[in-house]
Amino acid sequence: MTTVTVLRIICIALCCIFSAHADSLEERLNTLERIVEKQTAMIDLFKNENSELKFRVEKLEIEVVRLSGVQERDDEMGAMNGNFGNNYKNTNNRTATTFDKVGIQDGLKSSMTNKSTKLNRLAKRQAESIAFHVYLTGNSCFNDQQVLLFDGEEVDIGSAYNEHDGIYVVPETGIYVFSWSYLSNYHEWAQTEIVVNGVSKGSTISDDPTNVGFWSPATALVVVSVNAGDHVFIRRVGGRGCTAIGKNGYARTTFSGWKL
Ligand SMILES: [Ca+2]
Repeated sequence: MTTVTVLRIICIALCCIFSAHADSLEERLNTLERIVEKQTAMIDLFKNENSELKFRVEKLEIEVVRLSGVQERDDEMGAMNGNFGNNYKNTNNRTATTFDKVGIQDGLKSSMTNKSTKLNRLAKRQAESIAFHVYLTGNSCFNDQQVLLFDGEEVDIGSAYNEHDGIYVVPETGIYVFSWSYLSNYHEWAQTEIVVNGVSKGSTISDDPTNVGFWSPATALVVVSVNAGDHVFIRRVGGRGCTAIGKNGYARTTFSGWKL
């Protein structure tokens, strides 16, 4: 075998080796391209499903805010949370296989759980609304500077009004609306004021200036910022006579409040 022949054989062998190596690289590149395409499709799927879930959660949150009425609200919220759980379960089942592949199922589950907790807190807060409405069950005599005692309780959510001393003890810090109506007797008049933590925040006068005898009820309303534990009450400032009308068939002396 001549030297030239040997060189030819070596060249042919090298060409075969390089060709095989090139084929292997091309095959690997093709495999990588297929993997990237699959992952891109998977990411698009996740984006679409995430948008759908966000939309559902926003709808539920809007529905929660819309609901009113304590007991009815609780029932409806319970159903909503149930639906929410079913939606989550169905969605989760539908997408479980895909999510398991990339390990983001736990993250999504955590996010959905947080949303559910948020809804429960909102429902609980709405069910615990603070409000009261008290009134005089009959005519009562109050002297100047005396705190009015409203002996009838229509509503006292939060158990903050004491009918024995007439003082409303603010149960939670926040912005409150307070309103009271006072009706003095015929030919009498009375100025009353609302006192919040020792400071007068508003007053009004029920006055019958005639000799005929008219009912002249007075109503006032204030919006105040108060802290838990503050004392709020209605006090007679002064006037003529002492009778506050509790029941005459036309009007009534009352005291109300609620937290915004
Ligand atoms: Ca009470």
